[in-house]
Amino acid sequence: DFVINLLKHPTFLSMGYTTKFIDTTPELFQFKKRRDRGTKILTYIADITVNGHPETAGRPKPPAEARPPRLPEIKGAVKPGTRQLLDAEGPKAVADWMKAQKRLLLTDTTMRDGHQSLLATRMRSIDMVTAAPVYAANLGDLFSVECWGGATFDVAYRFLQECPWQRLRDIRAAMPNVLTQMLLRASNGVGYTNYPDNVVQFFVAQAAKTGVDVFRVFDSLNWVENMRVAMDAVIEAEKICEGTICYTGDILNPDRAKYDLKYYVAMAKELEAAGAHVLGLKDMAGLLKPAAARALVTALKDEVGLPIHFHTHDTSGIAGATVLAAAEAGVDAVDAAMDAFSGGTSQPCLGSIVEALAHTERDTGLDIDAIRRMSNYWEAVRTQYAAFESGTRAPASEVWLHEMPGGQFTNLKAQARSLGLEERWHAVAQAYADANQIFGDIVKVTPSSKVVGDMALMMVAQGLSKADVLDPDRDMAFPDSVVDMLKGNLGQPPGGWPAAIVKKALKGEPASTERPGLHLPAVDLEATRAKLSAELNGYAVDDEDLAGYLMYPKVFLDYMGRHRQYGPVRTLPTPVFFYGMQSGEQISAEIDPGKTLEIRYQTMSETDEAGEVKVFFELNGQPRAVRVPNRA
Ligand code: BTN
Ligand code: 3PY
Ligand code: ZN
Repeated sequence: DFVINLLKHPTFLSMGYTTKFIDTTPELFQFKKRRDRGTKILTYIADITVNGHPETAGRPKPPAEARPPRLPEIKGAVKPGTRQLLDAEGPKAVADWMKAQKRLLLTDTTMRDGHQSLLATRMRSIDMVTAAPVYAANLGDLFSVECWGGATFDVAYRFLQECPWQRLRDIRAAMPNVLTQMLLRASNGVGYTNYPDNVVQFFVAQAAKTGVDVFRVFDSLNWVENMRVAMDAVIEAEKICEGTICYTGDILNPDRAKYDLKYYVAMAKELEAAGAHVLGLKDMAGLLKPAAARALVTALKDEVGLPIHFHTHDTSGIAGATVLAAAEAGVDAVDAAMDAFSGGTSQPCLGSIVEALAHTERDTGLDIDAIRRMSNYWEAVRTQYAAFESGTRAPASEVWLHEMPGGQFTNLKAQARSLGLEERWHAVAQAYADANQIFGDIVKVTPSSKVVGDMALMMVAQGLSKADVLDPDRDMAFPDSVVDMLKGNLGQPPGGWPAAIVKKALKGEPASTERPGLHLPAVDLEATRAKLSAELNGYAVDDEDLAGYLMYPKVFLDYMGRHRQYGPVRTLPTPVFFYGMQSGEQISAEIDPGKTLEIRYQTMSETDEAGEVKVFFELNGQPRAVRVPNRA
């Protein structure tokens, strides 16, 4: 009867498709010279073809013989899934349903943490939106698809020249039966700093409206006090609030008693009391060992009434064992990445978890053939992003020394490279562990992990030991992010910040132990909208734009400026976006539903006296030429 109700549910029946206002209303931007979207896209392709993309310069290229991603066949009609349960009966019913399942439920993280942890978050929307209908048809038994939040939000605007909200809306429309999931850094939103309460509330309400069903809410210091505003906003929106514990330390090790079993059980109870529907257990660095998972999950199941959703990273190479131990101990749901996006700093392998549990009590019931075919698509997609591969070749037990989150590992390595410290990576790893101890042994996850990383790089660059840093008689300048954190601007860790390092780093400036949001004045949303609109020549700023601007003002404005110049480049195939076109090549770009540009690149001129190159195309059969500067 549940299924029959769902089949008739209006949300399920409607497959609405909407395109962003800025794309369909080009006259919003008043220019000296107005250009159509076709010309804008041709200008982008011409620029990349002549000059290359700044982000792929000097990086490995996909092999010339790489096969293009091909979608698996649709196996049948889209059946109602977890999404219909949420819409029809609400978040509490989903939680009860989770607990009633014998099978292990699975979340596919490929579209968020998978590429965030393997490809520097660079996967483009088109590769996800293309896959979404196949998920709906062939993988409708997934618990959820994590596809939004974390670092994907700013990277979309900043590096991919696309709107993260449009991504969410398009995935939601193409995959109407599976819950969409996001990662939310509580009062840090999808940013690196605490935002005023009303900004967090506005952001969550908009994310719920545009299409997020499950909000995994965590605080980078495990401070529940600092999670309530975000959690309440999710509950208010009637979406699933996954109140989340970040796991650090080692509950098996008596020397790491700060984060023992009692600590985690107490935090879980706080989250339950705060109204969480689901308890998230987020092992962002992949530190939870199999025996510890057995003990922790067993204790949490005994002491808390919520279903438990486990997330880990395979940096060490044994995360699969941890997932199986958690499954044996009764965990309700786990995260995994499609095979081609799994392992290493990403999640453990989805297909292998399904195989390992087949014909057991916790059999996932997922279609392994559908998973293999989907992964085959993802394998070809991943090849196109060769420029963003980290080159990590093997599992590393060193993760238990440094405790770096999977999503930070490759970033910090790149930061170290840019400072000329790549050769000294193992020293950076040790300094990261030392910096953690200097701060009193804290949870390290965005944004606190960034601060520990900044401190570690400074220590290695300046040859400072932990004793040097702690020496009260040795004066030094600390990174801004460290000073900010020790002032209390990210909140409080368990037991507070160590007084000696606060005194030394703050040099007499005051610190606060109160929740940062308590003192941040509310933003006047309508005044901000009006100001932004004026800055954009009267462009009608919608709630999504405003929420993006409030998170990242400069990043958003830069994105808008480039959008006005290059148009909806999100519709270009990934190889064209990163490498431009080959002479004679032809592609299509669907700039609106049903409106497709057929683009054929012919040739380019020599560079003229003005330093410009004329690039010749055919656009829907008509010859077109655009001029771009030769910056090479
Ligand atoms: C950035 O670097 O700000 C994001 C990448 C997009 C930059 C565009 S790509 C085409 C043109 N060529 C450049 O070198 N920059 C712009
Ligand atoms: C993020 O906040 O982006 C993370 O992935 C934390 O693990
Ligand atoms: Zn993660």
